[in-house]
Amino acid sequence: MTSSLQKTILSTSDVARLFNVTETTVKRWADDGTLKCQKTPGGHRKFEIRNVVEFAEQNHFDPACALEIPGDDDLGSKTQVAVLGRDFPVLVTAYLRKALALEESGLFPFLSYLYQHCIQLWEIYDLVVRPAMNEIGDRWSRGEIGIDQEHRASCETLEALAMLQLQIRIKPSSGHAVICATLGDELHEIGLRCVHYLFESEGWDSRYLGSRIPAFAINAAIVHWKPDIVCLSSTYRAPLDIEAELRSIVDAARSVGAIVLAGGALAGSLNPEEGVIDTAHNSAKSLLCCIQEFDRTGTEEGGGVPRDVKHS
Ligand code: B12
Repeated sequence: MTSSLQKTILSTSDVARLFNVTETTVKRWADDGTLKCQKTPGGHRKFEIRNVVEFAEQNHFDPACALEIPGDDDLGSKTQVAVLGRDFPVLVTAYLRKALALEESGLFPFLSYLYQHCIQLWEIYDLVVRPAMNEIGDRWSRGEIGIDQEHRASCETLEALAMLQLQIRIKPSSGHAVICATLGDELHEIGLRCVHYLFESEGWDSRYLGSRIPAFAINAAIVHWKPDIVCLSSTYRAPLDIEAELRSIVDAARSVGAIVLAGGALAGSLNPEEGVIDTAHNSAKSLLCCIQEFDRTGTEEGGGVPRDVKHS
């Protein structure tokens, strides 16, 4: 049996339950085109999660009821209540338990379940994955979990985020491009993946270069792709260690008129007013505001500097 935690397609009764309406109402939405659906060869309506989320956003509907999680697992019923009440600390605990589980982790179905219930991508990143991974880091530094568990949780997280990305709604192309990379020998890439996926969801052409890529290769990509924004993430290195590298990337970005946006620990230690980077953000939420502002006006959030002036 497929549980709600494993569903990628919802049935008429799931959607009815989610919004607390009758199945007849859902069929009407589907038949008049308000809610996109596919029909099976047997004539049953099936709803992709991204279409249900888009429908909810456009009509300002919040889920009224959580889909069932079969089994009498205590975590399951707590998750159901938490997902409706947007009780993020409980969702973080559930994520942690799954990330550190000995058996198959089930992180993707969990994230998908949150998304089905209209928890936004930035909330999943900032309010669930990030605090759960911070807690894993703290447990590792206190010697409470092993390196193997930390590594496995990281791998499972990367995989779950990638699978979730296949399910989410991607906005129509914005016509803008971004390059995402980490600096130095930085291995921490989960934050950068979130950044890359968020850009994609907003309709950007995002080139993900990943971690431990030398500066000259980042610069070559910048010159080749001519992005609007270059996103750099650094989690554990002191910016001083990477200053020369950072400056060369900034120069390459300037040469094609791109804005340089830094995040992760870099955001706390580099001051955009010093002029090396253009802007710094340390959360998916503030990045989202920045992307939307850029799409609206062609400038980064708060900067208010027109691109053609800035890069002339
Ligand atoms: C997972 C992890 C690893 C994994 C990384 C796997 C991978 N593929 O990414 C592995 C096991 C490889 C690892 C290695 C190491 N790690 Co480590 N790691 C972590 C851990 C537990 C989680 C980081 C994470 O993924 N968080 C989840 C993401 C979603 O959160 P985030 O990175 O903060 O990103 C969010 C925002 O910051 C923002 N953001 C991030 N980047 C950007 C960029 C832009 C442009 C924007 C707009 C926003 C943005 O958006 C994200 C969404 O919310 C942290 C714990 C912690 N407190 O951070 C330790 C931690 C960062 N690691 C630490 C250490 C010490 C190390 C090692 C040096 C250990 C060692 N002795 O080998 C090595 C370094 C290796 C290297 N060369 O980089 C320390 C760093 C201490 C410090 N300040 O220097 C921490 C804090 C653990 C601890 N409590 O001590 N680590």
